[in-house]
Amino acid sequence: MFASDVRNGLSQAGQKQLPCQYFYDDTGTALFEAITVLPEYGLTRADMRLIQRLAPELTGYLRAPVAVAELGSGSGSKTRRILESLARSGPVTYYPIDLSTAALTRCAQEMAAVAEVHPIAESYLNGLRQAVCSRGPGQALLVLFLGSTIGNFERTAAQDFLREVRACLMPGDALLLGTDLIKPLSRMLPAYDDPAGVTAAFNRNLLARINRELNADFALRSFAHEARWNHRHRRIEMHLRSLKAQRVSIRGAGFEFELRKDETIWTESCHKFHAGEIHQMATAAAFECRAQWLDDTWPFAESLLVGQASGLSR
Ligand code: AVJ
Repeated sequence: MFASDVRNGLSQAGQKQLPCQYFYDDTGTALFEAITVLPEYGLTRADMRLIQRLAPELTGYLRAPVAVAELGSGSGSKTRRILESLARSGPVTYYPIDLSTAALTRCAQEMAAVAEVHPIAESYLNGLRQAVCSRGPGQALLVLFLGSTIGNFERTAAQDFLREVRACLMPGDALLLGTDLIKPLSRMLPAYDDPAGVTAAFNRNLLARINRELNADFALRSFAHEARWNHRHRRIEMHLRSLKAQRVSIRGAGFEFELRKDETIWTESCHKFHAGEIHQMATAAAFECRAQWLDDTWPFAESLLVGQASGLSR
């Protein structure tokens, strides 16, 4: 729940924190879409280029007929490319899984021409379990987890998540996983701190959302956007730095708290990967990394993990 998550994250004694899933209200979603077209943010274009390249090859790895479940509702041409390719070998069922019903509705409209769409308004794993139950007999399942969303998880949580996904699947089912790769800091930092200030606006909008929905009084101009590289954890961290000592009241969550000058609220982690690391994560989750596509302009990997018959390592 929004109010209790905000309260928990901001009443911590040490590093204050807010969960990044709350970035995506209508304003946040629009700001993220603007980020994806920034010249400094090559991630989404790399993802798109790779999908275009791999989509025609996918049928070679899966038995038909195919059902596709996407963690997060796909929008735009990425998912459509995949569905179109698969539809050439037979009818495709598509289960977009997202908590946002608005995003699901948009997605269902966009994909209706290429697949039979069954939107699932659930969390990723509950939604995936539901999709697994509704798939037809003999249908192979392809799970899509694109855009390096997995980078938002702590590394141990990402590994556990892959295991949970695998536990939902049958041998021969597959997961197409998009991951942003480690690259020079001179490219990673501007991608999360663009000169036009779009990412700063995206970050501050989290406070604006708390003001709007929880009747809080964050003074948005008293917070600076900050993107840091955490070397030990190989991730970009986004923070909001308090420019002065201040007191904030969040009436809708029934609490107040104080920030020191230069104290930060940690709002997101974006883990970056080595291409080889994906193979290890796959193996540890009883998947085999059957194919990997890499972009050379913006280091990014698309990995096709296929469920192995062997027992799970849990
Ligand atoms: C949607 C999680 C992949 O980590 O690059 C973009 C989110 N945050 N700019 C990312 C994001 C700031 C994005 N993911």
